[in-house]
Amino acid sequence: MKLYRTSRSAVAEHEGRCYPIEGRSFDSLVCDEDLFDALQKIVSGKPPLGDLDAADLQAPIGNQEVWAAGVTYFRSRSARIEESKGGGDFYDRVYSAERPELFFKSMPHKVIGPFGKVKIRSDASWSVPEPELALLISPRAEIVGYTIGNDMSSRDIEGLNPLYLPQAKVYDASCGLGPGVLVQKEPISRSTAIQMDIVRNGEVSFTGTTCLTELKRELQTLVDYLFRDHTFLHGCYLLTGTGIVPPDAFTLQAQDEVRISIDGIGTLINTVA
Ligand code: DO4
Ligand code: MG
Repeated sequence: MKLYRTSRSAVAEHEGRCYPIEGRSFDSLVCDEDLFDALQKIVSGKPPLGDLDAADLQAPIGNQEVWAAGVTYFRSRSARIEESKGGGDFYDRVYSAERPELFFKSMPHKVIGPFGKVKIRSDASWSVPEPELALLISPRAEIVGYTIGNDMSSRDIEGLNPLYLPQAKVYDASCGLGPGVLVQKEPISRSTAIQMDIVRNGEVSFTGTTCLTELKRELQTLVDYLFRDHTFLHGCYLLTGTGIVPPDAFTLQAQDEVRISIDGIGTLINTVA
């Protein structure tokens, strides 16, 4: 079962058919006692509409804040140790520590949806997309769905000093989400693959893959840390970190197309403004 957002309403997709969800906001769905059951009821009692209009897809978000976890894959740990040029062992320590790195990423209204334009900072010289599994979490700290996140990052700014992390990570159009949310009863399989392709002038200039088996932390543990002494009235999103980092010589350019695919969820496509 998938949950999408269009300009008119939320839409449930089941077995290739789409069902508009009338009279329910995205927030009320996220807060539902059982989102999967609620969507089941919607799709079983209604005639389907035609296909989803891809051009009308919005980011699948209501009033949820977006948070992110960091250094959850060995590849991310190694890349950041190199980028900070021996600045300290904090990346290595956080990779092995019990407490994960968690940071605020985006207000909902700043999130970029499918086919929207993500941005690189004007004062950055080294920028990359970070393809990440995103968890949709209810106010009761339950993972109710999965989508694709792009944690756009300025590596030169982050590498200068870890205290610059919010500037490297949080700016206009620095967070992509979508296209839809995978909603299922069972937890997402650890054998799920994540792939990113970056297309420049019609050619793939970078391609990389990883798998959730490479993610060091349990998903629910990340969520439990985020919810410690922290209330999310409408639930929230949590990006779970990147396991794909392009080589150091690579930096994003305007017009690059970033395609992130996760098994069972779909492909999030964004162009760099
Ligand atoms: O510690 C810096 C950010 C880490 C991050 O965003 C990631 O590992 O995905
Ligand atoms: Mg990240």
